[in-house]
Amino acid sequence: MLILRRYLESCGCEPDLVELIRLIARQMETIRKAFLENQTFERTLNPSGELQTQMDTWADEHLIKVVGNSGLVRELASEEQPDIIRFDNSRTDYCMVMDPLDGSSLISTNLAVGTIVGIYEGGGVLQPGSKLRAAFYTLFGPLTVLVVSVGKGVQSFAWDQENEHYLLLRTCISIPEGKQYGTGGLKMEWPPEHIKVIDYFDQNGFKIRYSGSFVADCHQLLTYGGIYTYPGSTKNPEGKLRLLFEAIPLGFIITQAGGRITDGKRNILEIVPEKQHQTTPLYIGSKGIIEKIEEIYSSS
Ligand code: AFP
Repeated sequence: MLILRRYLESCGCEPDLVELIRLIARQMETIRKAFLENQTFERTLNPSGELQTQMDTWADEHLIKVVGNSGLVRELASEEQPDIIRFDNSRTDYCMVMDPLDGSSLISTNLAVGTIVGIYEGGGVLQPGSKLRAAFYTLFGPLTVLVVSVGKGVQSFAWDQENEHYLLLRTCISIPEGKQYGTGGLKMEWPPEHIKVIDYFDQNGFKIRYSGSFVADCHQLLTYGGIYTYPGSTKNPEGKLRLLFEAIPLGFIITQAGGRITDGKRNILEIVPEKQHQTTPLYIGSKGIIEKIEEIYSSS
């Protein structure tokens, strides 16, 4: 059975990149154990103005410490931190973006959440997604799963607790043209283009799947196809989801699986981020459906 380290080496990844991905991947057991004692909300808000859970801050502090001590990352942007962190001890030029725990409002319901990571090689964290060297996410479901792309397709691995390594689960994942969608936002605040998109889905036999965890909702796209969307709203035209921490890494992975990501008009992977906590409206999933959505937007 292929394990994560051998897969990354077989792709020609530099040893430091292999070490960095494996280092973060190994923290998932520690993070999983911390759920039991960190079930509630903090009284603090994150830089996007959302209530933090205990696990948000726990996972954030833990990963910052591990990454900072590793000497493998020069620059780090975290969804939970107001500013970009720079590590002077780094022997590499890797710049990392992360959502330490995505979907954290679901912790109290025991639904699936996970960690999202994107890695650039030099150039800082404010770069378009098309420049990513690697992206991966983990998902805590019945299995702890890790889905990774180093620009050579998408593979998923599952944590084998007994042998303490990640075993290959699915290789060369290709996203099908499914017929399901999940949409965020309040219907009363949807822009007219989005209403047309949803009407199109409803008239064409799509079914609804939405959990409230972006990483979990995107993960199911790799099996069933379809799309996840969080549109801009009349109150927040720039949407809710974070460009750096959510849209770019997942967009990179879904694109590597043959899917696409758009804000309705542009490929999100081509957007040059202007600030760390920038948000974007987004549609992510099967290629054909995204093309249809862009058609609806351009004719509106
Ligand atoms: P965080 O848990 O990292 O704050 O992310 C939550 C999230 O950005 C994304 O994971 C969900 O898809 C989305 O918010 C859910 O938003 P709603 O609660 O407004 O549906």
